[in-house]
Amino acid sequence: MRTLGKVVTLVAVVAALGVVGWRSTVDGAQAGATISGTIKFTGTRPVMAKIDMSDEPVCKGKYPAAPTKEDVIVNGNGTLDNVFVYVKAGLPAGFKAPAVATPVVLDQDGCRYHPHVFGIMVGQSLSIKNSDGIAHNIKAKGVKNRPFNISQPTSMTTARTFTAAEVMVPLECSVHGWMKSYVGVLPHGFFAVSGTNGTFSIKGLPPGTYTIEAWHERYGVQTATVTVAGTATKTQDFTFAAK
Ligand SMILES: [Cu+2]
Repeated sequence: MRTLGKVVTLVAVVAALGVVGWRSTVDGAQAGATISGTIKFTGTRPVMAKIDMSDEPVCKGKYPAAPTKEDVIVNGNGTLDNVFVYVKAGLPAGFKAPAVATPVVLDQDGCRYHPHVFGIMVGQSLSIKNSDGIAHNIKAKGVKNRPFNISQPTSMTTARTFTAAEVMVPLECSVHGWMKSYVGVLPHGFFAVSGTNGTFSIKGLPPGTYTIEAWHERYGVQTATVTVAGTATKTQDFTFAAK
């Protein structure tokens, strides 16, 4: 009887999986394929200019030494930080990504945006936070999305959403000219940003052949075609050269 019980449970689980679809498994991990890789950097590392925050002692006081611009951050292992990697094309026709209820948080802290580069889904809430308590004014300069201009005179949080796919929407502060951030808006969740180890991973993909694009704010875009099936992981590295 015990064995029969297990079989019945297994059948129930398989049935549930069929209902939930390929995106989920019983333990919450994503099914589907993975594309992961490393963003390599070659050439001479550019030196980023220091940001003079003398006019904003609150921000200046948050750094032991003058912070630098973030256009190009080459990691210690020779990889590139802040590269937005995403599925540009190839999802099955009629594919509809499930909505994500969790907001993406963009924090203004130390007169810089955290994160500097990030992704969000169409309709997903962007929670714009002022942790500095001094005036910031954030502007979104999208083309497909209606621009916004939000004054945040003190510590506060403002929510916004984007209505159309757009890679990338620049964000900037009209009070502090050095403050810049970039958000990639997509109709699905298949995106990632390389971090301090230069790697990225896009999980839960249905089988297919995809155009993967890697975007960097100074070095532009690169694309690759990657075919995946089942739950396999494919490696796709990108290399950006100094300009
Ligand atoms: Cu500001």
